[in-house]
Amino acid sequence: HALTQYSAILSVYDKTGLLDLAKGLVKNNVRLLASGGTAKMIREANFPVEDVSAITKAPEMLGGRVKTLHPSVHAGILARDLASDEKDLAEQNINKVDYVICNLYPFKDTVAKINVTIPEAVEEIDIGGVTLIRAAAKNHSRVTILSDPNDYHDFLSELEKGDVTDATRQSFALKAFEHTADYDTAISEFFRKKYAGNGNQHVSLRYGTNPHQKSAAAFMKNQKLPFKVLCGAPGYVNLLDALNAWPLVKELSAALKFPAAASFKHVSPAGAAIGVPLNEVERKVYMVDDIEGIESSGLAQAYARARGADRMSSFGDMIALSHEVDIPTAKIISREVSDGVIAPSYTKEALEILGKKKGGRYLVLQMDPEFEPAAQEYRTVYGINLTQGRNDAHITPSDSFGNVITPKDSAALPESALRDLTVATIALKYTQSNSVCYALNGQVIGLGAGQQSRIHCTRLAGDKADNWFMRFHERALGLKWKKGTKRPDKSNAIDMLCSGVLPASDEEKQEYEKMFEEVPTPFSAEERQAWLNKLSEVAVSSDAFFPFIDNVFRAARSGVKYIAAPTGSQNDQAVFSTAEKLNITFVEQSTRLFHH
Ligand code: 93A
Repeated sequence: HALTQYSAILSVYDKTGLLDLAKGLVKNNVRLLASGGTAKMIREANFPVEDVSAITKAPEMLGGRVKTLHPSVHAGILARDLASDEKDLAEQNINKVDYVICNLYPFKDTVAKINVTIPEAVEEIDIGGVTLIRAAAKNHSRVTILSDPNDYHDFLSELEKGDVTDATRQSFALKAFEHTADYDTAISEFFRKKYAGNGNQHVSLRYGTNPHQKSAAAFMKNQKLPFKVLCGAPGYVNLLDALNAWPLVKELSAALKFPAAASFKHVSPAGAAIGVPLNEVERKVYMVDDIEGIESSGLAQAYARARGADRMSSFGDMIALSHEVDIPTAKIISREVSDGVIAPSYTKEALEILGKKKGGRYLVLQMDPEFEPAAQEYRTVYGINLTQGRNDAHITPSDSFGNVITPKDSAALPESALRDLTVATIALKYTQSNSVCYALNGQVIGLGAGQQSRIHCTRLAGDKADNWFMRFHERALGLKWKKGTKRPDKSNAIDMLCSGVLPASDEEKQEYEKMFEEVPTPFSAEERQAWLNKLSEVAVSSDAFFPFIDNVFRAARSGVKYIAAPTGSQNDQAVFSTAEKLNITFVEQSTRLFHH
């Protein structure tokens, strides 16, 4: 320090630790230059300090808007140890700056106040400070930037020992870059809400996952949200459902060239389907036999199947539809208990029907079908940032099921099997793991989601597929309901009858029986089995390999003829030979499809 005197520029809003720092700098023979308030505090403590204007030869002006913005300051900070930079400085009579100590105006605290005005917020946008920090951080190979009072102590102990190390300057520079980035994020968030709110780039949500989780919002940076809220007000879980259900139907429809529908609950599908024409019995089981024009709407039939897969689980669903919503589809939706729908467009009449649902509060979202999400995804869990490439795996009937493992001499899979495996597999791509899906006739018939053990998924989904099939039994079809029994109550009662989980207590029995004009005879075990024996040609997909053969045995009980799953289990060979023994075609689907 004997030959050249080191110098520091100090400009801090938060003056914590400032005097201790000044004391340490002075002790180490560092020249102090400071902006107005900072200089005043140091001077009043009787440490030698000069105003920044001593080197800029310009006063602070515009009420403080320009304090440190000046070539004398910024050239002093940005100059490298290069002959050409030294020459430039010498010509302008500027001295190098070695340490910059700066923290910014409290923008976040200001905008956190209720009813803050735009002019109030604008005044808290720090320009000079950000420039000081950014310049010093840019030139961190020579300059030390202190943007956090917590670092003063360590900085001073290094200074005592000689000078600040490269490693310390680097870590302070990183902190400085994060500090300005965070600051700019707060500013852009504030203006996004003010200037691009109203659903353009930002929509406020009623609340988060639960009502006590406030400040919920959906937003995009640098671009418009790809959906518009046509009716209602979305909640956080609605959007989680919608933004998983939409890509499902988009992919399903593209893969199979059919209109597609999905019915979501708790961020997993309760059902998903393409618009394979419904026969008379299906129309009855899915409670859509009175919908006019349904036979000519692929989309309506797709939703009837998606909703019909598991009517109990679909209660209060979020719906996704791949094509423009027409009258028959809107009519089906209008009388079911449902939370909302997302689709690329709506006919005028369909929108009118949906707009009347729930007293005008039914959520209707219009999705831009051209929207392509970014390749990289981010989220935070427990305050920790996680990032990954998006799951952009393509599942198609032609490319995903080509590797038939057993039977070895198998001919190509029939179209219907490829179709159903595609439906099941694309559904799994958007189902919370572990997951296993049974499909038939272009629709999900049983889906097990979010189980920690695979066999529990396979059983859960298999039991759902069994229940689904029991609903086609003539006894379930010919139920005599008491007048006024509501659709959800009917669905619940049918589920009790079909699953065989019948009332246990007298009280429960009373509740069950009061729905019927004529109480149906329960199915005996033999009747059930005899009917389930007729279920055949079912396709099953799994989001990861089957670790044990029990899964194959369970699938076989529900009429499964085709299985697609990733391989790689220690038990692969046993799984394959079990499938072979049970006459099941086992296809390798090579992409693992966990989803969380
Ligand atoms: O309004 S500013 O953006 N214009 C400037 O040139 C400038 N230079 C430093 N604000 C500026 N600062 C900020 O002033 C610093 O970031 C710091 O937060 C504050 C310190 O002011 P004072 O030393 O007068 O208390």
